[in-house]
Amino acid sequence: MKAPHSIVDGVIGVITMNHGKVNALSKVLLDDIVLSLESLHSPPVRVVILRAAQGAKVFSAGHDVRELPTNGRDPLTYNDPLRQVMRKIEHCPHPVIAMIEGSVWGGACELVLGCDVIVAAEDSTFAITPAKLGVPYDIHGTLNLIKVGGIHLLKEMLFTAEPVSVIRLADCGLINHVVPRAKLEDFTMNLARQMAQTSPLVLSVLKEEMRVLANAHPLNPETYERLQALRREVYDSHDYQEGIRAFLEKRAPTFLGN
Ligand code: YXS
Repeated sequence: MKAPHSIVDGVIGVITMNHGKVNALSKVLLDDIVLSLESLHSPPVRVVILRAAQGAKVFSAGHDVRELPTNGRDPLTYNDPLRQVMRKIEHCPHPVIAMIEGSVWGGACELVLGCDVIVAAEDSTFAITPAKLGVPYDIHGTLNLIKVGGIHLLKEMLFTAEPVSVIRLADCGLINHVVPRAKLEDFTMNLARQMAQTSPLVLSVLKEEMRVLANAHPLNPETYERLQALRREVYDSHDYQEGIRAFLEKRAPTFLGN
């Protein structure tokens, strides 16, 4: 498996992403995360930790660029494997803690920010990169970013696509804790143990309550269709093809704005 899981102390499920050099979020990796989350859904598990292998320099490089379609199809739809993982995390009855070591890129930022609590090693960074690759970020993902708050910081991150230190993200409330790398594992485990001692019923109800309340943003069909049309302008564009081609050819893209 690319995201095997284990159970620590009988109650803490740990999913470890271990896929290729940079944990690119390929369908294979994301499907494995779904399988692991399903295995850890029921008692005795009370908390889940999502992590990369110990010592990772890259937590995850984001979507597997090689899997982004170049045939005019929407690259990020409802059934995209990342969306399926995000729904699993949202609907997981236990807290899901992201434990971050290394750099987090593109779609992996959404994966992490969609977890319930985030603990990061102090030298970790996050970069949200659709503008660098010419990719139309998906609607749900955009809403999820807005929901975590810090809209000015998020706009800066989206508009520059540059890595931002977790220390700054924690100052802005996007990350719960920043700790030295050597203490990351112990710190995260202790946090998980504290959660595991509380009422699992109350935690699951609170989590679902917050999910429902945070999603109470009705969109009328016309607005939704307009957003889809805006995104379509991007994935039908020269810049989308150029962004992916440039990544694969390991060169800087030449964007034309159309
Ligand atoms: O040359 P080989 O075959 O060994 O492959 C290289 C890279 O091409 C490959 N690789 C990836 N393959 C598919 N999808 C990726 N996202 C991806 N990232 C990297 O992994 C091998 C090792 O990469 P290399 O040599 O660059 O390693 P490094 O240690 O020097 O640098 C690691 C990174 C992560 C800093 C660097 O690879 C990088 O900047 N990767 C791209 C990060 C990124 O922009 N990710 C966004 C992906 S698109 C996405 O998530 C959404 C669609 S969006 O952007 O809209 O949010």
